[in-house]
Amino acid sequence: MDHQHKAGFISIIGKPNVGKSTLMNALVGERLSIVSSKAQTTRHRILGMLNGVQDGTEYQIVYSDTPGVLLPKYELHKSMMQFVRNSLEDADVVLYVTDVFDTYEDLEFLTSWKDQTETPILVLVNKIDLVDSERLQECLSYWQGVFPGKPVLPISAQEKVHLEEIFTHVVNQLPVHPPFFDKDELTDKPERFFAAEMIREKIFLNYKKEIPYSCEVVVTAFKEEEKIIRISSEIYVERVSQRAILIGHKGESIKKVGIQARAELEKFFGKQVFLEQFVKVEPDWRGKADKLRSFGYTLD
Ligand SMILES: Nc1nc2c(ncn2[C@@H]2O[C@H](COP(=O)(O)OP(=O)(O)OP(=O)(O)O)[C@@H](O)[C@H]2O)c(=O)[nH]1
Ligand SMILES: [Mg+2]
Repeated sequence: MDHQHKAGFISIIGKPNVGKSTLMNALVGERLSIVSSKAQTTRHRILGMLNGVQDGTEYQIVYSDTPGVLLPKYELHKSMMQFVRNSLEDADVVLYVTDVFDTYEDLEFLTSWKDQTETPILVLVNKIDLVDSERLQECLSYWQGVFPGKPVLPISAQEKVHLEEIFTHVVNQLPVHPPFFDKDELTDKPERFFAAEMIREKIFLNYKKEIPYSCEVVVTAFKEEEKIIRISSEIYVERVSQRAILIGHKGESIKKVGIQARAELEKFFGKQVFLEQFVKVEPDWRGKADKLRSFGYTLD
């Protein structure tokens, strides 16, 4: 075996809802990031590691899933965009993800990064399962125009089309570097984080309009016993009226979230789970720096 080890950070960047989290999960082979049909599902930078050997050389790929790039309206969004910027700064390769419906948005930090960076960029046009070849050709030419001279690859993260090409491209660009993380680590986030995210995913799935965006989930206790994991969670909403909607008639709605989240948690942790949920009101938490910090967001 070659004594040289390759390792690097690969940032997955793009507008909301284009399929970044679906792609990271597919590339890593684990369901680390939550996915929903609604935009702005991901709020943090989530690392996913892939270790292996290629042509006799050991490698460690550290993927970063990131929140979709947007124009910030809340303090929460500012923190989300800070995660994106940090990820761009660390990147050895950037996977710029778009989909067959997406157009480039001239956001200041994105454009200045795009026009100045020397980091290798691979443009991925996702969801090709949804269009015919004529429409796809139009999309590919459009994105080639946005990123002149950069490779543009059509993919389907969901149907796992052309993911092998991404992997090959990434591995070939990894610098010689010792591993950044232990080889048995899968992610940088603790179990509590994933538990909170899985509950949040079920909220995104079950509620309409502003409810998913007004909710934050905090896991306050995570106790692993021999046969069961006991998880307590708090779900914060911004207004009393939202609390009533979240709970639903006779508690039916929140109960459904609990049942779905518990099933997902049991699959993820491979153990029986007991889940408690408490719904609390924290007025306008998305705009409050101190609250956001306590929820684990970093702000300048
Ligand atoms: N048809 C199709 N749908 C896809 C594909 N990839 C992702 N999706 C769907 O697109 C939606 C958004 O996927 P996500 O992975 O959550 O997108 P994201 O870019 O992480 O979104 P944010 O976290 O909000 O920025 C979900 O409903 C996915 O199931 C694909 O290749 N084909
Ligand atoms: Mg996402």
